Amino acid sequence: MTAKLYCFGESGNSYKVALTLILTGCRWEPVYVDFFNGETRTREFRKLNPMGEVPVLVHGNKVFSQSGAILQYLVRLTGMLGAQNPDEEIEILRWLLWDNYKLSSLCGVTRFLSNFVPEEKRPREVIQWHISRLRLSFGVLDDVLSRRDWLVGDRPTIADMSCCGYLYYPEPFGFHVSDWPHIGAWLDRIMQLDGWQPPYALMPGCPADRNEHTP
Ligand SMILES: N[C@@H](CCC(=O)N[C@@H](CS)C(=O)NCC(=O)O)C(=O)O
Repeated sequence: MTAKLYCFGESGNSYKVALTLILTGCRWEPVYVDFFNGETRTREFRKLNPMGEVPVLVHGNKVFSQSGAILQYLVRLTGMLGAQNPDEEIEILRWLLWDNYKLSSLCGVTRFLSNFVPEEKRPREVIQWHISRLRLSFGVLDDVLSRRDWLVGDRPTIADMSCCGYLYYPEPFGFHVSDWPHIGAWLDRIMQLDGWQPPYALMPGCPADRNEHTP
């Protein structure tokens, strides 16, 4: 059964799922959601996901949203990229929660405000505030990765796939890989995994497709 991933290329939260689908060898296809023209706020989309967000994964008669929940579903489905014992399960959950609150959410909003809002409307102070918060998060991640190759256990898990979701995008949002050598080495390790591809190669839609609001 082919899973459908409702997504768009610029969505780092969708990329986490697309990458995990690829690395676990699932059959899937992307369904483009026109976020930049407000599709996630339409009545039709809210029938699919009342939370009004991508990613959404449809697998048979199951419909999931929230990248962390979808990643856990994919672990259950494939037996790959998951915990090997109950303590690791909690560790993975810790990273998914931290990522959603302190990393990907800040990356997403900072990148949106810095690149996808018309230049004259970009709120400089808000962007700077977010970048300073983000630097604290990059520091946490870099520090942990100075002592280990993967966030949980000794192999890649969905914790890594979640936390790397925004860090391969080319648009500037205050993340300079040269400032964070251990994050850089970890991103390189993820890139070595069989099947890895960057976000715009996995999902439809990219800034170049839109002729306005493009940096
Ligand atoms: N915590 C959610 C965040 C999802 C999210 O923020 N999705 C964005 C795109 S990356 C979205 O669809 N936003 C729609 C909107 O704000 O209207 C997850 O991990 O799935």
